[in-house]
Amino acid sequence: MQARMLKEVGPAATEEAPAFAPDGAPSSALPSSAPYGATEGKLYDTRALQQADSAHYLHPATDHQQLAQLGARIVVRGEGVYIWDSEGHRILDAMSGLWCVNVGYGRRELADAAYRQLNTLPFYNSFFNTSNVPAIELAQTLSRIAPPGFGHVFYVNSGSEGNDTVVRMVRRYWDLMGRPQRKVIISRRNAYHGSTMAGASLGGMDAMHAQGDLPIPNITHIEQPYHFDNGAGMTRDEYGVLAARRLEEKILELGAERVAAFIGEPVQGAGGVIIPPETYWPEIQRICDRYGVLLVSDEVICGFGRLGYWFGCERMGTRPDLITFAKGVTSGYIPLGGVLIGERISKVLIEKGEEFAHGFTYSGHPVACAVALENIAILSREHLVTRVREDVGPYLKQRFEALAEHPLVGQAEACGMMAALVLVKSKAPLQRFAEELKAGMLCRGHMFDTGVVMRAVGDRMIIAPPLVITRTQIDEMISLIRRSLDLTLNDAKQRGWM
Ligand code: PXG
Repeated sequence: MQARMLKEVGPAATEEAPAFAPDGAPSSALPSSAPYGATEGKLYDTRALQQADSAHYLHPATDHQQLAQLGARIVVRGEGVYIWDSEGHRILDAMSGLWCVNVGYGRRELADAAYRQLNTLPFYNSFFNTSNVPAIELAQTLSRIAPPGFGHVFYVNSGSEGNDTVVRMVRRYWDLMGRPQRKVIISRRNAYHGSTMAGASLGGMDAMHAQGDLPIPNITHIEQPYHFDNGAGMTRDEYGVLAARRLEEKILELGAERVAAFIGEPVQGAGGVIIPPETYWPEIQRICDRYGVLLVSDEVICGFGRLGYWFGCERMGTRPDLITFAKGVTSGYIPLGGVLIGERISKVLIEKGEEFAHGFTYSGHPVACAVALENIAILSREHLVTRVREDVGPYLKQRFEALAEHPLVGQAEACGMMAALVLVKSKAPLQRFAEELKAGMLCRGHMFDTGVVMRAVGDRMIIAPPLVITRTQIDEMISLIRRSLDLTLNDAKQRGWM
């Protein structure tokens, strides 16, 4: 089977590469112990891989008719902020994989940490009064880097499992407090909290709710703090308070005695990098305090340095009771997630509880925890969190926000290593593209062809680059984005869209 995935490297293959010279193409870069689908001196047989992919692999959230027609782009290697596809194209990965490769690709230290732990103890469970060394050390390390009061962690394997754990833990807390009627969790429209039954229910994505009778009972949603869409005629600060007051209105509508918790991402990620006004989170905190409602900060994207702090709640000035994390904790090198538990809840769970009947085979997996420990060591050693706050974050903001001058860009904003721009048909008067045109997808295609990964969420084009990105690479990224915007503009005009 493998042989079918290979083809000889010839001059033609090199000439075909449009965007960048394939200086890291698999032919020159593969180690002698070649990965699946390639050997030294050969390029991948992309067609054969695509056919096998579409014949056997059911992808997440993918239109498979379209996948069969177009064929998947097959990513074969990564180094720093770049990835290479099976055709030898080098692409600047401005999305850090899927918001996770915080320390960049190709970090030997992380591979070594996994290898060492695999050779020492590849697995043991944490049930029935057993534990393992990396899980203990990581718990200690997390309580050191977390905001004050977060002395405990519950391990899971993904963000979705983290938020499922949140739902169970919040309910358990209120039961133990003798207030079982506090059941409702309030979230926001267009939020993303995962794909399990509870995760997708907490999320505010209509398309997900439409499949599988979601949300599950006792989860409800309020407006997202999206000033550009919802705040016409108001300053950002005015709108921030108004958007937060939607929470108060919902609490009063339900009755505070029924409300268990509010959950939100410090900056909404998959919803389109919605950066809330500065007034939003302080007002949310005030409302949660006033009505005794637990605050959950979903930091699956915003944690581990992405906003220039270990956790995004520190950037926003909130004091959550629970923090969900995943992705950046291992820079995506191996699956790991968890819930950091603040004192208010840990005291009750530990002191009042019998057992919390919850957990997974791989909770506290020693290999994942060993990789997380090394990942956190890299973030600390290389001062990557401070660097985002004080150096590359402000630089990205300055360079990215200047894209607002482009005729196609209605607004451009950044927060830490997250940024978004809105594609518009006309700036004055402000006119948006019709949703069915899928302007974002058109633009995304041009980005990929130019050599940069940017994600489209409706008409918002978003990025979340690795924290290791340099100023020079930010310059390169911005010029690739600019070039792609020009191509999109011409394309949109030719299609008669503007
Ligand atoms: N919370 C947040 C804030 C997330 O961004 C999850 C929970 C779920 O994590 P897992 O590990 O279960 O996937 C996420 C995941 C996108 C996209 O379209 C974003 C995510 C996942 C898949 C696609 O940008 N974020």
